[in-house]
Amino acid sequence: MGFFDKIRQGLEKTRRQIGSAFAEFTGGNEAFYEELEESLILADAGIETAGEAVEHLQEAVRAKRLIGADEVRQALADILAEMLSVGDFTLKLETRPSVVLVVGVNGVGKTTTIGKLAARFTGEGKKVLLAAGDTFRAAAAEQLTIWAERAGAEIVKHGEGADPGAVVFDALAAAKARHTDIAIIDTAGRLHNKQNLMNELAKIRRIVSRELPEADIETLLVIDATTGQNGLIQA
Ligand SMILES: Nc1nc2c(ncn2[C@@H]2O[C@H](COP(=O)(O)OP(=O)(O)OP(=O)(O)O)[C@@H](O)[C@H]2O)c(=O)[nH]1
Ligand SMILES: [Mg+2]
Repeated sequence: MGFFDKIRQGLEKTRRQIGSAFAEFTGGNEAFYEELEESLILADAGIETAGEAVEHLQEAVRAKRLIGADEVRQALADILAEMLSVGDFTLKLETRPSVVLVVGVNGVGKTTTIGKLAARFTGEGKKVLLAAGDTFRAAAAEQLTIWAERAGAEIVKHGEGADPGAVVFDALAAAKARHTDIAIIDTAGRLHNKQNLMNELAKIRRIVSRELPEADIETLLVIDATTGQNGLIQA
């Protein structure tokens, strides 16, 4: 099965669920909107977003006097598409150094993504330095070292169990001293409900802004395509 077929299949349940709300569409009564909102929440749209989308839909139905289920379905699709467009996705990394902070839950591919980014940046002729901010998982720094070698990037690392804040501090000092273009910071995987790990992330972010107040800083959240709402809280 091809990649897009898999995605299509994965989304089939959500589509059916939302579709079934429309099957009972009879002029947009209160029950219809309630069921639609529930379907959107079940599809992990988020309570606030679901509420907002349904509210917009009610307004659109009233304003444009929509009556057919197909028309209303299209109106909802337009509203959701509009809510999804958040502007410019390109990374702004113009200062020297600039910083990319990579975060996400355990095992989603943060370190692999850093390897790919590093290779792309060095390929563009940029000087790249990786910071082994994951001092928690066994062999995380070794894994990052291999990626650094492959990409032709430098690396700053401490021993296992070291303070990630200290690693980041040293890495940024090195980046400044060596005229690095882009410093990429690896972090340990975490769920947003692990407060101590989240505080650690906040600390890393503070160190970066304190040490490089003028720098472009991009935070990249690596997520599995099936993660859902957990991703938002981390970002
Ligand atoms: N299928 C697939 N596998 C991937 C992708 N990116 C990474 N992986 C694999 O997922 C596993 C975990 O990748 P890592 O890059 O170590 O993930 P991580 O987020 O750094 O993990 P932790 O540091 O343990 O939190 C590895 O076996 C990777 O080869 C991807 O895009 N697709
Ligand atoms: Mg990792």
